[in-house]
Amino acid sequence: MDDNWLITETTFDPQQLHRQETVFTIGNGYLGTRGAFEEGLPEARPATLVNGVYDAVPVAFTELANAPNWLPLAISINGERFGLERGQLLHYRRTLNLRTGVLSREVRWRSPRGHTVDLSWARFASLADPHLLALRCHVTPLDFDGEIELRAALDGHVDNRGYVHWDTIAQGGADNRIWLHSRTRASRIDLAEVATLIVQAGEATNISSTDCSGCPTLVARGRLRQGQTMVADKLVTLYTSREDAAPNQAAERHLDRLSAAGQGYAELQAAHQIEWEKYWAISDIFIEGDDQAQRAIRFSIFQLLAAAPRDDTRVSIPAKALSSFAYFGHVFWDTEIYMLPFFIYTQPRLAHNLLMYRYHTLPAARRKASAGGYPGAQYAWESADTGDEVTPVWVPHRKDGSPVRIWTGDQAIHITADVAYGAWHYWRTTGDDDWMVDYGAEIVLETARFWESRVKWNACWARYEISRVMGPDEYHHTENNNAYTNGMARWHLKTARETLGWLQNTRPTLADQLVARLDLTPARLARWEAISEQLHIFQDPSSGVIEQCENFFALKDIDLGTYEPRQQSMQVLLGIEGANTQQVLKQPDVLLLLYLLSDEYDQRAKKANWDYYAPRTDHTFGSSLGPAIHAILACELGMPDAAYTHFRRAAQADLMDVRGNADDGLHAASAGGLWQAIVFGFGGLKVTPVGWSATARLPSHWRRLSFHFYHRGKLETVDLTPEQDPQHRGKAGRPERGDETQDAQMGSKRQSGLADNRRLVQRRMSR
Ligand code: IFM
Repeated sequence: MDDNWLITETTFDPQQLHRQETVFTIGNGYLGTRGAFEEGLPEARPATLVNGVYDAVPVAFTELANAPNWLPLAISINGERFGLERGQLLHYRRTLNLRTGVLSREVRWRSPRGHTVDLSWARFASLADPHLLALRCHVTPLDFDGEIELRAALDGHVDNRGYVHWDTIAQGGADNRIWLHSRTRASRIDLAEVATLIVQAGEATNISSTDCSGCPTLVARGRLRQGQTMVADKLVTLYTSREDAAPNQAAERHLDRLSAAGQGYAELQAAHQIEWEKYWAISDIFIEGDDQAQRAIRFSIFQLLAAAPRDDTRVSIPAKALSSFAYFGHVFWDTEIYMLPFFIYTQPRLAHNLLMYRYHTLPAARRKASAGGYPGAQYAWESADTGDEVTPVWVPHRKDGSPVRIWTGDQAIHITADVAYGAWHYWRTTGDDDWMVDYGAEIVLETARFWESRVKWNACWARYEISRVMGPDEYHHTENNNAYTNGMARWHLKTARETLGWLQNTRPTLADQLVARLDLTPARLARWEAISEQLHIFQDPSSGVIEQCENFFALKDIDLGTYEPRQQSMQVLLGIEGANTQQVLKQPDVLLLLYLLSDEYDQRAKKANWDYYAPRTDHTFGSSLGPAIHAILACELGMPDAAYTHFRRAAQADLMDVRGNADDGLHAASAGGLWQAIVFGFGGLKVTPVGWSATARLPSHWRRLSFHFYHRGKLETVDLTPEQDPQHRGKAGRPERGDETQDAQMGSKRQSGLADNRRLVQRRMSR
């Protein structure tokens, strides 16, 4: 196996336990399981999060409830219990195989009484069968004959950072099966797990069950001779009442079906791997010349695919995917602006699912708008099962417990335009007109109505304004006329009018119905037009620099260099109100606007704003959402070194834990941003309604970059080498006539030469 598909850990470091649990998360879109160990560890934070299984919690309203732990498999050797915290660890290797979606571990361990044993485990959350979880364990005594005992449990004693969500409803064990039926305390969602243990080898292996409260357990005991191997397979089925009114019966039946069909661990793993292959065949990115970048992008793609709902359009991908308790499993703009493009371009069916979540939560968005006194729909900054606002309003300060006001729920109103942008981006790229007609248009139009009364007319200056907001840069709150918010609102109102125009042309009857239902009168549309033309953005006409918000340039300026070296965010160093009064950014705000609405701004404006804002941004300890966007803009501005520096920050968010918070869960937006940095940054992909072009802007040591993407239902391939990079050619001093067609060929022109490239890429991808 090519190492670039493997995330490997070769030493066990208890200090890195939680961070590595995050990195070794596996999932199948239905659920995710952190990389906690099967045998357990006192400090471990095992978690299985089933998407959509939310339960009430103080302060944050609702959170994904940590499901009963399906992993436990305790091993005793001649009465001594195996554990990494005791005995002697002679060999250790843990590997997440990104290609197959299998997490494995090998250990050689000497017990306190001197018995040496080889142990190995493999586990997966089946991508072929979302309700199936499986793990296999090998035990081989190396210097003794003796008794091996395995205890495979379903552990209902789980919590979310101390908060308990489950009551046990029923449990039991018989005929080599155990089951656990639990119910969330407030939302009353039922969840059932059924497990079986299949043991091969070992003399006189017998299996019985015990029924400790909340933790049914199967116990297998057998004798092994030195060098003989015991293989134990634990198969678990899991259902909730979100899919089946009687999840306990569904889980039982599912296990019955598997055993009737003779489906054991090996067959189930094979089916799982075939499914991963299908996804990789389209979604993989191939990089030659940079193994770290290659692994990082595959890790990001793996985690995005592992978290994306397959058959459920009432859930989305939370900011921490399905990997941890941070942000409570809430869904942010991270999905539409950072993750969605990866799905739009490589797995449009999954992009469709994510957008349907926003369609289904429109009623809650209407409630939020109406609660604020606005018409239309306003999406929640933090959203969960219903889509109602679940952003905490006050949280206790990490250090002294004093109350801290969280402004995002009231002020980060840009999310409403971000969701519309995601819907429009999907439509423009896929050409899925049916979706736009049936769902997307309603999202775009209903949310546009919100802006129309959220803006205020300033008669003094004869302009529309939006006050009291927070833009993407969360170091500043209660801003007036935040450029990103105003720019996206303008774009939204303009796009809404265009969308309605398109609908009226293509489906007039449906358009009439929508016009009547949403009260889209000519007067209203005229107002939208006026707002999109007169909603103010402060831009210096001579330099092109946009002021992040009104009076931003009057705030105290800052030289971030004077704070180096530092290990904390600028907000921690300056305090919340301290940062609010200085020109220091947590993440790109104006620059993000220039990226998303790239065609509206020229290179000069982009460069001027880069020069102003990039040095004032907290790249290392600010938001993980920033580096990928900086990487893309730096590519566009012809700054390959800066682009690569920012790219590496995004690439290392989880794998190198650059911010020191990977223990809190995956940085899913950064993973999506990394994909965009490669495809839109280094690959220079540009898609327009009439075609597409790609421009090589590769880091100097990259020898090749290739990827696939869908454009209007057709699978396209980009295969770039440094020779196609205009700058490289410039340096090499050998521009060739006609070469511009290699750099920026429109899709239609490229077709003829593509077949070979695609074969080439497919060959590479199948290595
Ligand atoms: O949505 C982001 C926000 O932009 C920065 N803070 C973290 C949130 C969740 O990832």
